[in-house]
Parts: sequence; structure tokens; C-alpha cells
Amino acid sequence: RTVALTYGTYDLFHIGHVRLFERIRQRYDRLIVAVSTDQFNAIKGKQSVVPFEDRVAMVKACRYVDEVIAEEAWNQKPRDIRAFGVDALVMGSDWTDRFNEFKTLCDVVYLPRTEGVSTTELKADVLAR
Ligand code: C2G
Repeated sequence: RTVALTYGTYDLFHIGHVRLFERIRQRYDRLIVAVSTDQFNAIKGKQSVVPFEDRVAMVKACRYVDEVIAEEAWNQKPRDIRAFGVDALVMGSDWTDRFNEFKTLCDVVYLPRTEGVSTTELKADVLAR
């Protein structure tokens, strides 16, 4: 059984996130998702609309997700990869090449993003109504 791990904020959980999880589960037996805490979002320079607990609950409710952990720091990835026996770190293509340093620990895979949807676009659409 192969294990994949991915990281993100998942604010205003949308179809782009769901499609990514779906694509990952088409390739791997098990998907662990690390959700950025509100504190880590501040470090990332992101202010999420939906609080951490709710972002976790929505990701957990997704059929493609097997386990959810917290993402609290940039440097936790190697620890997570080892702790969960991860075979592949998988991210959407906006992160292409950004995590290649972890190729010494596991496969690093970048999958195409879902075009036409993003948290930023959703916010703009709501404001424009
Ligand atoms: N994504 C996607 N298609 C979209 C939007 C997002 O495939 N239309 C993917 C992104 O590529 C990412 C994941 O969904 O892999 C989560 O996106 P964000 O919530 O924006 O996460 P981000 O802020 O990029 O955090 O340590 C890594 C960071 O925590 C990643």
C-alpha cells in the first residue's frame, strides 16, 4: 500500500482541491493531507476566511482523504515523510520544483491544477455580485 502526502490551506474548500485529492488517490492507496493552521497561514502571508477547525473538518469529509494532520511550519515535511512512511509528496503544479529537495526522501510529484477556480477567484466572484 502506497502513501501520498500533500499540504495546503484549503480555504473556501473548492473543486480544485477535491480534484487534486481525487487525482492523488487514483495514483496512491492512501492520502494524508496536512492542513495549514491559522498561525502558519500568517507565516505564509495568507489570511484564510474559514477557521482551521472547519478547514480540517471539510477536508476530512472528502472521500479521497484518509487522514488529516496540521501543517504548522515549513520545515515539518521531512519529519512527516518519515513519520507516515510517505512514498510520495504530491502538490499542484503551482508548486512545481519547489519541493524537489525532498526527492532524497520520497517521490515528489506535481499534478496539474484545476483551471478556472481558486480561493482568490471565488472571493472576487462573491464580492462582484
Ligand atoms: N490547487 C489545485 N487547483 C486549484 C487550486 C489549488 O490543484 N485550482 C492545489 C494547489 O496546487 C495545492 C492545493 O490545491 O497543491 C492547496 O492549495 P492552497 O490551499 O492554495 O495551498 P497553498 O497555500 O499553496 O499551501 O507547504 C505547502 C503549502 O502549505 C501549500
